[in-house]
Amino acid sequence: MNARDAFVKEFGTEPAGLWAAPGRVNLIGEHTDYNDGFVLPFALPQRTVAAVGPAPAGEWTVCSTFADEAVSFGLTQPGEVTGWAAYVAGVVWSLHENGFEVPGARIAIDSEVPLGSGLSSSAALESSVLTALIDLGGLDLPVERRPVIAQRAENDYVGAPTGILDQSASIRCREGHALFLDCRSYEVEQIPFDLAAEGLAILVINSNAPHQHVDGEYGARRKSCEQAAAILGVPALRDITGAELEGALARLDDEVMRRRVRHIVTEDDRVLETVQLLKAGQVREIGSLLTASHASMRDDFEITVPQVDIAVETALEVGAYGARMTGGGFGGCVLALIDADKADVVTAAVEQAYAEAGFTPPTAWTVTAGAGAGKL
Ligand code: GAF
Repeated sequence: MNARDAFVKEFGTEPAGLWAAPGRVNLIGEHTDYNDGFVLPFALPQRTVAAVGPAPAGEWTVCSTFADEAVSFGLTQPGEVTGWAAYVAGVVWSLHENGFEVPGARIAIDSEVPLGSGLSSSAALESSVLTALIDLGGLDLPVERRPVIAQRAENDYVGAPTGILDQSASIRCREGHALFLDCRSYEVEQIPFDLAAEGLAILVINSNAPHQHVDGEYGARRKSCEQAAAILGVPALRDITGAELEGALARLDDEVMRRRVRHIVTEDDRVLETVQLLKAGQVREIGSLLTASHASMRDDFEITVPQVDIAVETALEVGAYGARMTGGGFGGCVLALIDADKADVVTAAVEQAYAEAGFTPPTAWTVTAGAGAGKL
């Protein structure tokens, strides 16, 4: 069943429209967002679709193709709506908190974005609903302000201490482009990212590894970075340049904290280098930066798991130009930059490596850079 059919089944009428928002792959720039740094995501072709129609003021009902029961609520406070519907109630709450008159709505959700795989299914849900409510209510909310509204739903309503990467990607990405985002100023540059023209592809490999301790570990990484910035006397780790890194590390007593800082500072530089290479048309050359990013996440930020490490190693062994885990970590997906005609070879090699290690089989597919949120 799709979102439109779910809407008709639940509410007995046609929706006013369909709004979609994509999941994302972060090409490079991991955990840099909450350090005011740089990220370079692109939108997945896979999207979350919200079929939406009007309801009386102050009333919202949401159903989906993946949950049995519809959920109805009025204006709520954080914690009152839980489960997947909290992301929807959170968007309503966040808009209201920011002074907007949120239109009542009936909403039916369907999602192609794999859940819990580090591909931003929650941001896709928030962004599809946000975009629909803005259009339905005729709200004056420029696109550059929208990610913060959705992020606040996630941070303050759902309670996940995430940065601005995922919502920015879902809302601001453009088809055929990667989004170079400065997470301090929110300025963006659309970087052409047409791999097919180069005979290349990005293969996404879902490790299907169970996510464990994700929230606590994510929060711990964030806290460590913020403590390091305070010790170093800078607003955020973004303010330490690559040239200043060694001096900064020498001022930190804690070895774990030193590793966390080294990841963030070197990762910001890798994003900037990746952007320069893409702009120069040297796409294959970004491969070594992707792989270096993975090593940094594995050894310094310590957010990888054996399944993603093996996927990266195997993809490189069979000819990928570069490979890295994408997203928050502790499972999730790997991306590999490969020759377009090598997708089957790389997939088979990773499947075999997983079978030999006794892991749950991976799922792999090639992706292109899709469009950001909008009305269908
Ligand atoms: C998750 C978070 F939601 C993002 O804000 C970002 O920190 C990412 O992990 C890591 O780069 O997706």
